[in-house]
Amino acid sequence: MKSKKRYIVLLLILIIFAVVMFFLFAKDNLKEEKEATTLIVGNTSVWKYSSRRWLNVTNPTTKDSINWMNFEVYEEGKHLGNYSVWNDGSEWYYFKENKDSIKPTGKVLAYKSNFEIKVKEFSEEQIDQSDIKYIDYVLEENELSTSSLFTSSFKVNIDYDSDGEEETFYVLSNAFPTDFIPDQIFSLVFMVKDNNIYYLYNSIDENRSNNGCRPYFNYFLDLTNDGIDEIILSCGQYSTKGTIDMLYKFVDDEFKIQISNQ
Ligand SMILES: [Ca+2]
Ligand SMILES: [Ca+2]
Repeated sequence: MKSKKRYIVLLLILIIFAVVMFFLFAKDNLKEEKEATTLIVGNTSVWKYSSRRWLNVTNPTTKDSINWMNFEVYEEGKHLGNYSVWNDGSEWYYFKENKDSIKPTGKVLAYKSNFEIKVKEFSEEQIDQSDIKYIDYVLEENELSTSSLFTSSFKVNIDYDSDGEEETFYVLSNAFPTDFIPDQIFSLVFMVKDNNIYYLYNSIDENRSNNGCRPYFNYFLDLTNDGIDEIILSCGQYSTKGTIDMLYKFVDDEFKIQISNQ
């Protein structure tokens, strides 16, 4: 009789545990489902996020439906304020109480969301001697010469995963060379964390003059309210071919593109 009672108590504890766990996880999932964001990246991308899905907005009517809504506007990672936005089909303008418009010139980002998005400030730094081992490793791994010349090479130190330690992100590119003629045009973007290399972007192609795309970091920000930043990496193509914007997230030990304007 005693042991039967013990079993019933154990069973009850298990049931309560299962119910509590179910509600904990279901609640978390429901919270994420509700996150909804509209994002304007410079004059090149409009992305919408809802029900954990990203959408690249290209339809002019959908873009116009955003006109005169209030957005939080950032330039170079700095908050400029809350402005109503308006687009003429090619450019976005930002108005304070429908009066004067401001014309930010740096990397501009505007968002409208049902939660506060944390945007991190960062700066590009020059590559120094301590970076050479990673750069040489990556060049060799991609069958490129370690004596390759670059048209763009810099790093960004930032605590991307918010664990208190900075990660280093590198951009190496020889796109659009002016004073040398390489056989191949390449652009490599990667993160170094605990001596491991994680690629975001690598493009290697034969030199067809003015091909290629020169990457740069646009924004580090948590767009999904899960405590981990997403990365907006952009890439400038030659002349009128425009800018490619890509949104990355670190999933299952690698960077994956969530959405792009291509
Ligand atoms: Ca970190
Ligand atoms: Ca996130």
